[in-house]
Amino acid sequence: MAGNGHTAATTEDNNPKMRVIRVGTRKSQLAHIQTDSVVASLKALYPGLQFEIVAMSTTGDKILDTALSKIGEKSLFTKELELALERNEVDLIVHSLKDLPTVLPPGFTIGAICKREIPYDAVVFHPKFVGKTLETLPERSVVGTSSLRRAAQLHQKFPHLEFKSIRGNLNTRLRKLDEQQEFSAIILAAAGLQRMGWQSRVGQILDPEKCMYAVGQGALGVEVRAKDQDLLDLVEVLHDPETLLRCIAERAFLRHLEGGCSVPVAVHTAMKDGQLYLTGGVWSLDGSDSMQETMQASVDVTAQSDGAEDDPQLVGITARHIPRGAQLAAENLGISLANLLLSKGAKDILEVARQLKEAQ
Ligand code: DPM
Repeated sequence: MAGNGHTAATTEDNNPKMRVIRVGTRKSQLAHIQTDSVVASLKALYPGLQFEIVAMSTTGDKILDTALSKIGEKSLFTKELELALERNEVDLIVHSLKDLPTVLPPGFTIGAICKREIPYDAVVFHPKFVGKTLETLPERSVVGTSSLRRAAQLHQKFPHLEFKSIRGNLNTRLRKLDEQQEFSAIILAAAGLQRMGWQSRVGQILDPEKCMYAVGQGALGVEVRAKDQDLLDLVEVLHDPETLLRCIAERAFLRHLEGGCSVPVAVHTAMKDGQLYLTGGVWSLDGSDSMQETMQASVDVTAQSDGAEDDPQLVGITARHIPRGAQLAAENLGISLANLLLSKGAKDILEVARQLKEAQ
């Protein structure tokens, strides 16, 4: 009897279709909404499966008074969750892809990248400026963002405005905007606002002409232990091929530039008729110096998958059922664009940005 019981328990432990899958998430309302949406997709695909959501705070959630770029740690929003994954306390983590570093710690991989929602940034105005745009806000209005990427690009395009750091989760920021007189508007990712159900607060969507987005913005990634083949098999159906290839190109670009949350780097990607287009740019902190370029590559997502090799970990992502040739083409596109910008002096712009930021 005891022996049977033991065998049954072991089978349950090993078979993801029978065990309870523990899903790690940050504690914010947005993180919960994102995690719930991924769990709902998995439940729809595997109705017999049980899930448990495990919420925790990360360094990025705890340090609220310092600009992100100044905290100086790479895995701000991911480290505590990854420790839990490593210790086997959770089986999956749902992240905003843009918060996931382009190099993951050994032993982890992104097993799924879900279909991207709107990747653009949005402007939320203080009630007394509803109906305005960044163009029509009064001279010297203060706009809140702690993203160097947003501040640099918008400073360049809207020199009549001032940009100031604002921290905290989405709920906190909206409250700061509405209840204090400090900010005339704040900039947030449209996807986050949409997921929170706050579309009605969006006063302006910033198209890439005005503000290119962050690498991975608007997409969710599911991180798993790289050796957990059962779970990789389970989540890989969530991969959206177009989002995946765009994000591989974007992440390869950022990784090759060695950018991050700490310097102003932004992208814009599109897929059309089997061509993947990648525009990438770098800015000095005040946006006075910048460069951007576009390149394209053909990627064929309909080609037969050319079999799983053992190191398919492109920019930390595992997608065995998507043609490897297409993934490599996307990665090479990112690297080529980074090389093009570097050959034109992008390193100097980024280096000045880094030094200035450290001196602040
Ligand atoms: C990263 C940045 C920000 C977040 C930097 C950037 C914005 C920080 C700020 C890497 N992560 O975008 O240049 O404005 O102070 C974050 C948000 C989302 C994921 C919120 C937001 C939701 C959208 C998504 C924070 N991470 O950007 O408004 O899933 O892409």
